[in-house]
Amino acid sequence: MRYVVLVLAIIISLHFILSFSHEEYGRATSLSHLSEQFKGSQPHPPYQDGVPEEYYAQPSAPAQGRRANATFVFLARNGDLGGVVTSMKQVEDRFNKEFQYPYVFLNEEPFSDEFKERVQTLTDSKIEFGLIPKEDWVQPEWIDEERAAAARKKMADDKVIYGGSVPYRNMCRFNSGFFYRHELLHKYKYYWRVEPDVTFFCDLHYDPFLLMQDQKKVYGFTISLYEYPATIPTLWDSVKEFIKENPDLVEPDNAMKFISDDEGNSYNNCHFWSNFEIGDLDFWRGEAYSKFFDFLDKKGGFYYEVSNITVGLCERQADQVLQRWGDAPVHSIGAALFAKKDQIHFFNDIGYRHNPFQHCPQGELHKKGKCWCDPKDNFDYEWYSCLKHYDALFA
Ligand SMILES: Nc1nc2c(ncn2[C@@H]2O[C@H](COP(=O)(O)OP(=O)(O)OP(=O)(O)O)[C@@H](O)[C@H]2O)c(=O)[nH]1
Ligand SMILES: *[C@@H]1O[C@H](CO)[C@@H](O)[C@H](O)[C@H]1NC(C)=O
Ligand SMILES: *[C@@H]1O[C@H](CO)[C@@H](O)[C@H](O)[C@H]1NC(C)=O
Ligand SMILES: [Mg+2]
Repeated sequence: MRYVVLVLAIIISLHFILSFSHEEYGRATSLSHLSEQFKGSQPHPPYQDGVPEEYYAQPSAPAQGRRANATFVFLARNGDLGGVVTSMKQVEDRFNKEFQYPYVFLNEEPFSDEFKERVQTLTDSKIEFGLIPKEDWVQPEWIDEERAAAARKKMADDKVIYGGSVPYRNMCRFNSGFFYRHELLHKYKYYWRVEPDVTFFCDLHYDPFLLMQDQKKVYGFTISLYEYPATIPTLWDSVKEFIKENPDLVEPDNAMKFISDDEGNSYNNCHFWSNFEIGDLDFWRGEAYSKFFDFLDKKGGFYYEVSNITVGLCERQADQVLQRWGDAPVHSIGAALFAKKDQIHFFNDIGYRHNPFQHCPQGELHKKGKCWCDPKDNFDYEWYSCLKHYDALFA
């Protein structure tokens, strides 16, 4: 009897398998085909059966104890929503659900209701959405538009990524010199900058803002790297000019050795990768950096072509996706010149990726953070990394 059932079962399965033509098979397994069919299907009420409330654990009380005067900062467009929630969910899970620091979102256009709802869903923390004042975003009127347009055209003709783009230049200039002056940031001292589509690999059970505060740090990074050399000389000439005019603003115990191998004569192209930053807003708002930014800004370099290869202070070469002229070198040079070198902190325990590089904590730190990155995939001492120059500051 058992054999009969088995044989029957085999015959029936064979029948189904064989009667399924290749064409049908292809159609049934093509997900894109299936999803096509669902497109335009009627909206229906949400599925009702949830798990009863009593099965849920009580939410833990908000973090108690000492807190820093700090916030997360996102600069983003409505169109960045997908990448923003990806990043933010990780910030919450790896760190912030324990600490509940607030968020500030900035945009030169109003955030959509969808954007606001989707990000508020991810956290119990306060979120504020700020509009960037037009005068902090658009090309200032004292910029010679004819010259700027010519620069953009040349960049576009040379197929430099973003070269023809005014918004990208606006963004770089804003990040270099304006985000920390936005009114929503006045009430904070520390910030953690987060970009869309980044990855945080490790649990962080301590408060990096309190570390900044207690140790009087002003700038924290995870990845540092070289800038494409051809874009540097004009920026460095301006930096040297600034130093010459304002020697008293330069910190004697500075980190010049991180950015120059010949005591400031030339730039070694090192910069901290500014898509991740934990920093002191008052440092940017202070006299030295403010004057420095204004000086660079007046040079017009954020908009004009300033050398034969590049460009404004915010460009990337088509064949050099690695590099990014903009707030990264400007912030880095500012931090290196105006802060004490031991006020710049390497967050070794924060596993972090912004394509195409990642910092993966090694050894004990990897275990401690329950990091999920492959420790072998770690940029720290790759040839293109500048961490060795940072180490040399303290050697
Ligand atoms: N509001 C606003 N935000 C922008 C604009 N352009 C860029 N951003 C944001 O500025 C940050 C940097 O922009 P990205 O496009 O990531 O620039 P990038 O890091 O050089 O380039 P990727 O390698 O593509 O990430 C991100 O947080 C963006 O969301 C813009 O025009 N408006
Ligand atoms: C937080 O820091 C800002 C900037 O330094 C300051 O103006 C503000 O008073 C501080 N707030 C608190 C509660 O300490
Ligand atoms: C720019 O032009 C100058 C003089 O024409 C040349 O010496 C220099 O090498 C050029 N720079 C780059 C990066 O090509
Ligand atoms: Mg980015």
